[in-house]
Amino acid sequence: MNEQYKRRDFLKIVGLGAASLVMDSYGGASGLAAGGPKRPNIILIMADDMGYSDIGCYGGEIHTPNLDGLAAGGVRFTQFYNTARCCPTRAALMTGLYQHQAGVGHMMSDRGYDAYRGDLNNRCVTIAEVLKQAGYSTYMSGKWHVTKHTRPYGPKHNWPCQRGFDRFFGTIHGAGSFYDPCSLTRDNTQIPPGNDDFYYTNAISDNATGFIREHDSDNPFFMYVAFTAPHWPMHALPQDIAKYKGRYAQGWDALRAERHKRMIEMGIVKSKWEITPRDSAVPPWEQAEDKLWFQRRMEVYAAMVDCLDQGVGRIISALRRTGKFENTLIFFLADNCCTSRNRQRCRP
Ligand SMILES: [Ca+2]
Repeated sequence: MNEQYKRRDFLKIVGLGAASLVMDSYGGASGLAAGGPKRPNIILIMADDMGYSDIGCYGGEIHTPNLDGLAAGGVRFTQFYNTARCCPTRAALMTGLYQHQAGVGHMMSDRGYDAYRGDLNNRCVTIAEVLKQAGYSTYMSGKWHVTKHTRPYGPKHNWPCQRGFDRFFGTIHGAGSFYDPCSLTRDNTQIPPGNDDFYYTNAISDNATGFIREHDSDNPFFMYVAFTAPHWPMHALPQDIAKYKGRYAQGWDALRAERHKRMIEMGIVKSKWEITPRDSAVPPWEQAEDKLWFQRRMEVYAAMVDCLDQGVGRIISALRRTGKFENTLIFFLADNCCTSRNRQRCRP
């Protein structure tokens, strides 16, 4: 960190990075010792299956003013590694270990090897367990997905409240409806959505802001906000979809060129780096069939990311209203890029 870089700015970090950076900055025994400098709150926000150039501060056309605002006063990381799937990225993020060391080398099935149990093992600690021992309150809102035990009355030893979190709202399982999510849980009890207006992205945001409002301790808090947007299924709210009507009519070739140009202008990529070739499995836009279908899919995808950003805005507002914003480290990342899966399309 150079001299002109103020600590206050550092605390507004937004970027694509790893939890180990958070721990490196604040996890040392001296940094957490009582009587030292006031320890920051830490909020780790994650998107699910989102390409990094989708958001505005990385060149995307999707309206993400809240993330963009954080990035403007913080740091945008341009080199980042994840494990390209939900579970192993989350296992590594939560434990600071390689995912195989944590027992989640792939997804949630037990493949007969300790590195592939589909369940966090008992030879690792989560960031919540560590920070809790250091006096942090620990909250989680969103998707867990590091245990194969998702049933309401099954083993819960690897649910969030048994792995370091004081309070939890979210899903144990990895994907499902945004209107009636599979394995929706509060603390250790699976619950129904509760009302007809339920939309999971907003529920994650609302519970995160609730945790901030209700945190009345002098101790700092750590909060993990794991959105499921824009993971399939493509579910978004009509008013958010409406913002993007017609935005993708030019197709993917024009959109790629448009984003690449902005990324060069923003310094995300170097001008000498030519745009990568189009995926060989994808035709030129002019030759694409079902253009309206593809446009509609992208409109809904954009709306899902837009709603996530609105939630980030509500989290920021809750921090400001409670006077916590200036002493909060906000960290944003995605667990993997947008998926190529095409699950919802019927095949003849
Ligand atoms: Ca994912």
